[in-house]
Parts: sequence; C-alpha cells; structure tokens
Amino acid sequence: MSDATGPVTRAVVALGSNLGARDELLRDAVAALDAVAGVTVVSASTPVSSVALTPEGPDETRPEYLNAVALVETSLDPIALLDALQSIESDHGRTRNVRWGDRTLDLDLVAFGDLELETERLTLPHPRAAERAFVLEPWSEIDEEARLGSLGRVTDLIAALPDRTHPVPGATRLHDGRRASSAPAVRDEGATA
Ligand code: A4P
Ligand code: MG
Repeated sequence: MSDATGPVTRAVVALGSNLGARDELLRDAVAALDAVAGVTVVSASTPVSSVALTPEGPDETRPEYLNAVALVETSLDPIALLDALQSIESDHGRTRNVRWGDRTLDLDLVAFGDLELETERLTLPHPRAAERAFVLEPWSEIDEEARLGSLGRVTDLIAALPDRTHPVPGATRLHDGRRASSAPAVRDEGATA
C-alpha cells in the first residue's frame, strides 16, 4: 500500500530467517511491508538457503537460513523505513540477544536509492551486503541490472564471491511483481522453532 505524496524512492530490503516457519515468516513480512503506509512492494525474490554466517565464520551447527530480497517504492525517509522494518521484525517474534544470533526475522535496508549514509542507526548501502551471496543472488533474480552504489553491478559482485546459496525445492517468489503471491508456504522442516 502506498499513499505516497512526496518523492518516491526505490529501496532494497533483505529478509532472513533461521528459526520457526521460515518461508511463512518471509511471506508474512513481505505482506506486512506492503501494508505500511508509504511503502509499495514492487517485487520479492524466491527464498534461497544458506549456512548461518556468524562472526566466527559459517556455522553448520546453527539452523540454516532462508533469505530473500524485496524491492520497494517508498515515500518514507530512510529512518522511517528502518523503523517500519524493525517494527515488523518485533511483530514476528524477533528478539535481539546475540549479534548475528539465530532469529525468526531479520529485515535489513540494503540500499535506499543512491543514498550514502553513515549514522549510528543506519549505514547505507548496507556495509556487509557486497560480501553476501544470500543478499546479492536473490536481488539479482528480481533485478538483473541491479547496482550496489559505487561497488558496481550486483552480478559482478556475485562472480567475485567464493560461496553460493542453495535453491529451495518447491519455493516460489514471495511477490510476483503484480500482486501479492497467493502461493502457499512450502513445507519447512529445515529449522527448529
Ligand atoms: N543498522 C545500521 N545500518 C543498517 C541497515 N542498512 N539496515 C543498525 C538495517 N539495520 C542497520 O541490527 C543492528 C543494528 O544495525 C540496528 O539496530 C540498526 O540500527 P539488528 O538487526 O538489530 O542486529 P543483527 O542483524 O544481529 O546485526 P547486524 O550486524 O545488522 O547483522 P547482519 O549483518 O544483519 O547479519 N547468515 C545467513 N546465512 N543469512 C543471514 O541472513 N544474517 C546475519 C545477520 C548473520 N548471519 C546470517 C544472516
Ligand atoms: Mg539486521
């Protein structure tokens, strides 16, 4: 939903979950994002799977992540959009105990137009996006021409990465670009509640 009256900016939101009914959580998050006044979801990728990355490196003993990317158009300013993302996280059971700890839902602002920003609450573009296949691969699925600020084309950044994400059997796009997806959530037995 958007009741945009001001300038509209294209923003990129990364979604991640490694606890609970992950596919359903990502689908609900996209619907919640689209319901925020001043935000319209333009498209959202198919979820992909990857090993949990921790500050110590990839950790196969942690539940695997599902990640996806949504493109939105918004009349909100970047901090108001971050507030909206954090309130959707809280509504979906997100708690913040450990940095990079397991979580039901993580919503990161990857890019907000071409804006470059470094404040205590918000860094844009997201400082770790360029190293993360689980952000860049789903992003390029829905925008083959995507660029990450001054770092260049997303497809070139992907080519330089050592790791890849894994497709999820039966997974479908979270939003097909024209209307909210009515596809049912895939059976998700890959994560603990
Ligand atoms: N913040 C600053 N800039 C941004 C931004 N561009 N978008 C601040 C979102 N938030 C931003 O985030 C901590 C603080 O970052 C926020 O209060 C916000 O003001 P958080 O979501 O509370 O905590 P976090 O997510 O644990 O911290 P961090 O450092 O943002 O973690 P990341 O980088 O999001 O990594 N492995 C796989 N396979 N898939 C994943 O999705 N995600 C993480 C989290 C770790 N491992 C993962 C994945
Ligand atoms: Mg985060």
